[in-house]
Amino acid sequence: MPSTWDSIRDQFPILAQQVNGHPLVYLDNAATTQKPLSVTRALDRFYALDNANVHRGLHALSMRSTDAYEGARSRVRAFINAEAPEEIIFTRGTTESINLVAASWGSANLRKGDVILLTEMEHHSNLVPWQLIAQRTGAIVRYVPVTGDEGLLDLASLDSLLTPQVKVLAFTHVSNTLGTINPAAELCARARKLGIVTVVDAAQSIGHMPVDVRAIGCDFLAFSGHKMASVTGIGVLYGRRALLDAMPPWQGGGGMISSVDFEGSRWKPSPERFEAGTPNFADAVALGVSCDFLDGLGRDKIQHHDGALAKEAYDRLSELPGIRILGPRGERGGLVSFAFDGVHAHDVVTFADEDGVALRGGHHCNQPLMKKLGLTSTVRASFYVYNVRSEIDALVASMARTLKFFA
Ligand code: C6P
Repeated sequence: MPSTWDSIRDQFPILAQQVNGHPLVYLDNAATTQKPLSVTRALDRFYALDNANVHRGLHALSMRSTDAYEGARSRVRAFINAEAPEEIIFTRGTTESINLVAASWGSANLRKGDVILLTEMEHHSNLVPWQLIAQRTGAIVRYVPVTGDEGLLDLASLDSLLTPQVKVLAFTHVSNTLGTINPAAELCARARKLGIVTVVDAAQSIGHMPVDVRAIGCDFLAFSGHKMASVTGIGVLYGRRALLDAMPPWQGGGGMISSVDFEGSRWKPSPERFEAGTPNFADAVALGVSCDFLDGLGRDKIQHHDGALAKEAYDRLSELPGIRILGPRGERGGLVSFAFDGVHAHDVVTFADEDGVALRGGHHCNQPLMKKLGLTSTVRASFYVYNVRSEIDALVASMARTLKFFA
């Protein structure tokens, strides 16, 4: 499997196309990344040779398929340095992972008056599930403030927010709108001292930098395969084993029970307890191959590559008239989001598409943050391993053309 930086673009045939008469410049990686041939071929191979339902059959294909699925679980364990494969639950993605924690852990542990502490930069997926469980339990949701356009968490306010009522602190590792990299280990350490459970939304960090759950010290961590060079429909919830073992099932069905009577049922331990029904085993296998791909490149190197492109884009874009760029100027994740005075983000993105440049425009599922910053939408350029500096030239040229048109 080629996984070198030299031939990186060859591993993503989708990039070698023209869009509207221009070479495609794909800068919408925070929404979803492209998939390398090693991953799509592994999926193809699995369906061509090994496909059978897992954990249910005693025939050769089912055993092979089960081995591949459980092998993927072990691969993901190693990828995030969890202690045991039982701490890896396969889900549909970050959204489902956080809903699982909020509903299962939340229903067993939250009571009226307890506080769920989030931050103002949370994606709706790490906000709405907590609002839902708050409504059901009588818990209260509070937010760590964001400092403003520079997009940092106001850590000075944490001391007063970390009251004895706080039961859970859930925050994003990297903001999908600001690009901020939050100090995850520091936040988890402060919470842990007070016995507060921590949930890290790693959707925007998992494919872009080293993510080590033991170094971070979190209780739960959620991510999606499709944002880390893998396929859609598969994701992970990592949970500390002691917490998972004490949590009730979230969904009921086949595969998650140890026995069932007409009167009631008993559950298996994690991970089966949280994987009711036929799991998405084929995509889990593909996820394991993506872990190989990213480790082959080196996650430190990926962080450096994506961060350097984002920083250069920030510097170049900041020379454009009437631009407002969100997020920290210094170290950031691999994305930049910005707004132009008097030009709607959707117009900017439509113009960019004419130039073959794929961007995202909108609220990025961060409506409360947008409202706080007095915006309805931003344009976002987000980078990944196959992006190159000349694509920043194309981005800046396209933005300049748009501004000229609207001037
Ligand atoms: N953000 C973006 O364009 P799912 O959809 O479950 O794979 O991931 C949800 C999610 C959760 N947290 C963060 C920080 C995210 O960025 C996302 C997905 C995409 O920014 C789609 S809105």
